[in-house]
Amino acid sequence: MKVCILGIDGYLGWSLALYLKARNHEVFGIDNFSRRLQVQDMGSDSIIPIDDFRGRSNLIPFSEGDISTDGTCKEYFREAILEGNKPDVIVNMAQMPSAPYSMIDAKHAAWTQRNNVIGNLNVLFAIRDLMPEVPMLGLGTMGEYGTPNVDIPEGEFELEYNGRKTRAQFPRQPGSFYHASKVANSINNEFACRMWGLKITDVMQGVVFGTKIPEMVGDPKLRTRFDVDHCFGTAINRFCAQTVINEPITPYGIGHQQRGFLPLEDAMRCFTIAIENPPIKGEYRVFNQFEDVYTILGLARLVRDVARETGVNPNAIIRNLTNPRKEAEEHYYSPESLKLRKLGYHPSIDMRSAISEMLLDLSRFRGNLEKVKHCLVPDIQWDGTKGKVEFE
Ligand code: USQ
Repeated sequence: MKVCILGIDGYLGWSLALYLKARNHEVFGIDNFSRRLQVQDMGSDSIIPIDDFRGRSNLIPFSEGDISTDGTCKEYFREAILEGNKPDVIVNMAQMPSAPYSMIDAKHAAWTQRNNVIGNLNVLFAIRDLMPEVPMLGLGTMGEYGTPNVDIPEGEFELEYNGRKTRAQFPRQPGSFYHASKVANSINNEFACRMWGLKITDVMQGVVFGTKIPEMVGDPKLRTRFDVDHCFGTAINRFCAQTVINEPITPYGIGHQQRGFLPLEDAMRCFTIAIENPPIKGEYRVFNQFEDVYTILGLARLVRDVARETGVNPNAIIRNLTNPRKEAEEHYYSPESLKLRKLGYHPSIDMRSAISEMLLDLSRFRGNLEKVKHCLVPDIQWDGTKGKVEFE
């Protein structure tokens, strides 16, 4: 298949490009390089060095461009079609993925929502006008649902009120302006399927972790980025990085928050299953994409124990930080995740060995980690308070 990846330069986009290429799909894409710049703005950089645009585009054809600016998206697809490169599927990963970044101030919240929502809208209109039969894979997030303290179904559920029944998408309770941008995309995607007969899969993805997939081994140019700063780094990735340089592992608050997690390679498997099994005309499909649910404190303890056992850090410690976010720290969490498994996804993971592999990989970049040590403790707080948060 010809797969067009919007946001091909990111942690997931680049990994997916290599994963699909290795499976004989023809891959191409576009990126505005905002992630590289925004991480640098945080005073950080990818801990694992990555190739530049020129190097990457020699391997997988992609161009520089911003699909959220007027006209660029449609122009990009128009040209692709003229050049005989009409995609068989479009994957929209051209999204700013950080909750903290979206909470810095009004400017960053607006940038996030413009980039994510307008960018996605432009893709919907380009598909409607140029290639309505081409399916789209959208990148949603499990964080759209929040932590509602009831079971979370996968997609529609039956709603009964005052004796009348209907079917509806499960209610959303986003936890940041970033997560809210994803809710807007889900609403727009469902609407586009209903109005125009588009074919869309929205993947509600959990927190992805990992340093690599097998397709990257052997050539440093193939590596994907790896961020650990308090803005673009995410839970397990940050915990492994912290302990490698003997910094404390930092669960926020009491750490009993529960989230769905999945390793990078499993995320690639799931996307590929979704791509190779497209929805039918007019179908809006939701997949809850994660491997298992863990508490943040449980993961922090696991990283600490594996770091001690493997000798990567015999003195690994955990220190809870005052939670910079406003989120439930103790809650019921039971999201459904059956559809990908029905299509053939088998979770591959042994968490202990995945963490051990990450710790060893990151040990090789200890010098880079030391350089960004000052970016580990958060200074973006959900209530607008300025300054770094304190250890508890
Ligand atoms: N957390 C800590 N300590 C840290 C970092 C995070 O306790 O050092 C906690 C957060 O408070 C939160 C949980 O870990 O309760 C997850 O935070 P995160 O930063 O790992 O992930 P999140 O902000 O939720 O966002 C990430 C990706 C986003 C994706 C989302 C999936 O950045 O793009 O949509 O994971 S999900 O979490 O399921 O919404």
